[in-house]
Amino acid sequence: MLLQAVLLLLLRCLASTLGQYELCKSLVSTDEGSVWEYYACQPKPASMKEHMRIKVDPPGITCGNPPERFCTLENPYLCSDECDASNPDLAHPPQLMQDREHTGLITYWQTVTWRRHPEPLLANITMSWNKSLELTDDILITFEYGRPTIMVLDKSMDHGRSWQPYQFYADDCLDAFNMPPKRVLDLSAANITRVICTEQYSRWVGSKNDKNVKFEVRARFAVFAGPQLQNMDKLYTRMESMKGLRDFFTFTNLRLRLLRPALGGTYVQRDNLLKYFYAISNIEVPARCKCNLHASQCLMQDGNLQCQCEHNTTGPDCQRCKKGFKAKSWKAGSYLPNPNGTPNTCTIAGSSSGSNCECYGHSNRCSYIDYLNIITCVSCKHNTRGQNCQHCRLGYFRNASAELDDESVCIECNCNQMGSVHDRCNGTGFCECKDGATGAKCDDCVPGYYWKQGCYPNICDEEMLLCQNGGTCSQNQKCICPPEFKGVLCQHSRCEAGKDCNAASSPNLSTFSLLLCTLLAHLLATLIPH
Ligand SMILES: *[C@@H]1O[C@H](CO)[C@@H](O)[C@H](O)[C@H]1NC(C)=O
Ligand SMILES: *[C@@H]1O[C@H](CO)[C@@H](O)[C@H](O)[C@H]1NC(C)=O
Ligand SMILES: *[C@@H]1O[C@H](CO)[C@@H](O)[C@H](O)[C@H]1NC(C)=O
Ligand SMILES: *[C@@H]1O[C@H](CO)[C@@H](O)[C@H](O)[C@H]1NC(C)=O
Ligand SMILES: *[C@@H]1O[C@H](CO)[C@@H](O)[C@H](O)[C@H]1NC(C)=O
Ligand SMILES: *[C@@H]1O[C@H](CO)[C@@H](O)[C@H](O)[C@H]1NC(C)=O
Ligand SMILES: *[C@@H]1O[C@H](CO)[C@@H](O)[C@H](O)[C@H]1NC(C)=O
Ligand SMILES: [Ca+2]
Repeated sequence: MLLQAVLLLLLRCLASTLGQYELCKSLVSTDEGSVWEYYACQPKPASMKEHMRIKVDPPGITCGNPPERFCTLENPYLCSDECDASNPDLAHPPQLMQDREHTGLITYWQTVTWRRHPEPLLANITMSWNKSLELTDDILITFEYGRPTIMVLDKSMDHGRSWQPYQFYADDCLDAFNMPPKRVLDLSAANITRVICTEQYSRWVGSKNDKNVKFEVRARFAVFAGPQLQNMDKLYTRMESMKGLRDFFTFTNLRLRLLRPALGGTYVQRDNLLKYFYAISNIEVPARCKCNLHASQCLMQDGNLQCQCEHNTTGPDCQRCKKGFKAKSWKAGSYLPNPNGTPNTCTIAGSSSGSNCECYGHSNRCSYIDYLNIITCVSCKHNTRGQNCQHCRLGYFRNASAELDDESVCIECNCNQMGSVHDRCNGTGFCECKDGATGAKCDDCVPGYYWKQGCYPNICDEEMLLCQNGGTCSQNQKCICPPEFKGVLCQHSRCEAGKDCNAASSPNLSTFSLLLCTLLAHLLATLIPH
């Protein structure tokens, strides 16, 4: 027992010298022999600039094609520098934003100059990793020849499908973005994930003095972990409890939108536009792979970063249980309790809590039903039901291309409410249709029927049920008759045989008015001379 305690202590000690959450598992000696202990774990921070794919927009924004002279803000009348894409010594391609600068020489990507002023000089730099990452320190962008006076940093968490602003930068936030200027220091624990506009990195200080633009991660961490980040435990505890905090530092892509270059003064000097352009020598992105606390290593494989998943998890972010290890639903590891966290390992199907109750990963609770003498899964998720969550709920059908333990094993029937008898479907997703309706979802009509919130038999058509007497069929629903005809197919004349057609279209005459008419007729007859 004492030995075990000492070993555990040793392990803790080892873990703390290694840094927190660096071990996913460890072989521990007990009275019953060696057993594995599992811990929440995460990869070390790394410089992600080496793995990023860079794209710049619009096409032709990079200088040097055709070759172009440029000046500097410090000395706008000495324009001896040249950018020439065809000459390696004078070219400034995008990859110079991520090179290592072995030789000590500063290398940078550079854009064309602002010759087309007053048209804005716009450039986008999109950085992709094809992997979820978590920032561990400040993003640092180094601008040669002055920092932009207006710029936005965007991020995507879904491989570029959707984007959101991460931080706004301007020398005048109100003017550029209609946002009050803020600094991260103005933020408190409650609003640390606020997207702000800052003027800290856009003002002109001379292009040599401060070249850096930051996205502050350290200062945000410090709100929880203290100024020297000495209490990372506190940060990790917040990560578990504060909604959106972890996600705030998570991304798969970043994008810089450069909206206006450094001006070196208040106004643009139209007579020397060759001194306005963007030039970036380095983009530092310190981050770690997001592995959901299930991996301590993240390696390049087939050109992509990939978590080396432990705890019987799998996927690029260890975001799933391995096949056959879905006795419980997948869960991310947890930073809590300190210091080793909880691994939340995936366990082998059928081995959970010693019983044989397989729930295919759709439930992590079983219950014994006394009067039936069975063990059954409780609250099956993912639209499943049954003792082992092995069936689909009513209104859902089995996804033929999914395993029983797949989260998308049940697909909604989606029967058309108007066209179908009820919202259930058969094993291949076919709904039961009302008369006249057809299609897998009963959202179509058989020939001879028209759709109007359900299927109804045609009133008229172009073949059998022709409108007559010049009537026209409107959407199979009714004949539009000429004024003299009526009836469903305009088959009746409004003037019936033997009657006065003109009278027929006027209102019926009452006996009284008929009498009046006769009288008038007589009167007329006596007045008109023969
Ligand atoms: C930069 O990206 C934004 C967002 O997709 C787009 O609206 C804008 O047109 C792009 N700018 C350039 C210069 O490509
Ligand atoms: C992105 O990563 C996924 C999963 O790791 C992989 O299947 C895909 O091929 C990668 N895409 C590119 C463009 O590398
Ligand atoms: C954040 O909260 C603090 C105090 O809780 C407040 O003073 C500050 O203005 C807030 N910042 C923003 C950007 O809303
Ligand atoms: C993962 O599965 C293997 C093989 O069944 C097992 O030996 C190991 O203990 C499991 N690991 C965890 C963390 O559950
Ligand atoms: C069926 O399952 C496969 C495999 O998991 C999945 O890719 C697909 O999206 C599922 N189909 C539907 C309609 O959910
Ligand atoms: C479901 O209904 C469709 C159409 O009636 C039929 O073709 C299919 O075989 C049925 N599937 C099952 C599993 O009964
Ligand atoms: C109009 O005349 C027709 C045929 O004579 C008769 O069937 C109908 O009831 C009359 N309508 C009225 C309002 O008197
Ligand atoms: Ca460089």
